[in-house]
Amino acid sequence: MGPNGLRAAGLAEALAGLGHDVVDLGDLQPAPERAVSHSNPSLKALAETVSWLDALSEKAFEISENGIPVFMGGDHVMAAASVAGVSRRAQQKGRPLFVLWLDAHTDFHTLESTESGNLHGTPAAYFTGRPGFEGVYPRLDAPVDPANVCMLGIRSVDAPERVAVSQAGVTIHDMRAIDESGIGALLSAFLERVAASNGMLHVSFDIDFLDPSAAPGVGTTVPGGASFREAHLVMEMLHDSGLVTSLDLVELNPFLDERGKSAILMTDLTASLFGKRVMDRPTRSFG
Ligand code: 4U7
Ligand code: MN
Ligand code: MN
Ligand code: MN
Repeated sequence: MGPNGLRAAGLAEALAGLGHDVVDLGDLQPAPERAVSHSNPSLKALAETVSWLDALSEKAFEISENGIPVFMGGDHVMAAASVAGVSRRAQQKGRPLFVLWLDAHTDFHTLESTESGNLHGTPAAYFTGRPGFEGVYPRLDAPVDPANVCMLGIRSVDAPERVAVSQAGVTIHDMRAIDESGIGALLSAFLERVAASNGMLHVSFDIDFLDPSAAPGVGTTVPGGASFREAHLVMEMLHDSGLVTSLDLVELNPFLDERGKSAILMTDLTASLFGKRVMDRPTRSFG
């Protein structure tokens, strides 16, 4: 229901209104199911999920040739495939891929380490090339260098993730870091790095990045999240940077929303990323 929530909130119209050519490619169909199995008995809907990942991984590569693909979800496990596809594209273009991960969670579980068995907790581990997904998730042609991944808004990390994500060298800015330094300074530093390496930039926006008071339409609410204002600043800075090459919008659950509040906010934030602004100001360039 997430994509339809965003459609109903007028995402395509909002972007078109900013002067962009928008094509809604509609809903993806899953690939035929493969026989997959894993020794962790808690994994939920593994075969079904994998058939979606198979289809999306190919599709993401295909549609990232031109324009800025926006992947609407749905469960954040989707990012395993959207990132795998755009990363293959970046490799083909000879450019490094960077990922900005906006989320309460690090989603750095392997199929082995997840206790909940909820596969939305695994995508970042997969696309950075952690072992344990071989033969189950789609073949990963171009793993993302964990040093090119920056996570913002983090406030719920399970013990096995904490160890793995630090060892991998992912940049983690938890809510404390945001409170201490300000979200703008943290994001600027990352964008400077992307620009300096002529990188492509994928933004993966899990709506639980936001505080549940601003965005209640999510399954996994965690208090103490990013404010409406912090999120707007992030999106406007991303637009000013001109660096974003692809985007995920995930984990919106219209069934849990309050009269479309979260869908509308997510749409409005996406419009900011695509150029909506309150006042004109001199643009800052990175790099
Ligand atoms: B989301 C969790 F235990 N870590 O693995 C898990 F806290 O895509 C949550 O970021 C995962 O929303 C959240 O189930 C995945 C849990
Ligand atoms: Mn997530
Ligand atoms: Mn999350
Ligand atoms: Mn979730």
